[in-house]
Amino acid sequence: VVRSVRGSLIKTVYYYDVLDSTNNKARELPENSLVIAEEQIMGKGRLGRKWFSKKGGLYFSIALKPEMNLEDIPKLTLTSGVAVARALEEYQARLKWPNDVLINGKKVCGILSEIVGEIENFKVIVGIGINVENAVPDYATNLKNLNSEVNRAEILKDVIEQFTKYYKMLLSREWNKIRFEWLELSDTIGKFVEVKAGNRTYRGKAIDMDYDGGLIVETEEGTEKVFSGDCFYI
Ligand code: BTX
Repeated sequence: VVRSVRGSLIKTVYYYDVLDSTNNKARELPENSLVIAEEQIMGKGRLGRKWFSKKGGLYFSIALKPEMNLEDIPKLTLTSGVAVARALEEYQARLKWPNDVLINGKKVCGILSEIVGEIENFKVIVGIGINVENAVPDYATNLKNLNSEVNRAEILKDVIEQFTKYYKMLLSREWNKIRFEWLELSDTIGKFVEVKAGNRTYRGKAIDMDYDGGLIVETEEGTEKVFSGDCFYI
């Protein structure tokens, strides 16, 4: 435990040099904890994928106990994306549905929300990985590419500030406002996409993100709504 922060959404910060995954560590911790590690050995993406987490990036997770219905948790992931994009506004960060933050069309941040505990008494772990000065694959980018002076502590502070603001908005039933901001920051709306959801694939133009967070795709067969899945631009 490094320190407690009074009056903030985050009550305690847990700092580590190395962890398997900050999301895994956050599961064991009380609500409103933030876990951060310099590197992760087994950084997790969605659906069992890996998140490359070499030194120089920001890898952190927030344990929360939101007063929300379970089915509204995807909105928390989308809201977290808006918060990160706002914190990275000077880099013209954009949002790719459902959970990527892009700069110049390349992935700079991924968000993984996990629900833990019983249905009536669940916690949510929101895990955020941001490429800052870590080495990244070709299809990705880091902030250092765009700003040689980038400072991880400042980025973290800005993200937490924005996260606190948007999280409070979400709990105050201001999701629709957040949704409009998501749409404003969206890289996906207007693009032709292929969305893989389970064993179904939808191809067509992404025209909207619905009130419940689903992506509306205009396909040849008609308008479809996709709740979760992997989205590719075509
Ligand atoms: P995702 O499943 O949408 O994205 C994972 C995919 O992204 C990988 O299969 C790979 O193609 C690509 N990828 C992997 N690493 C990187 C990277 N560093 N930069 C850009 N692209 C990459 C996204 O999942 C959710 C990621 C959440 C990561 C945070 S880090 C803190 C917390 N702890 C933890 O274990 N996960 C979260």
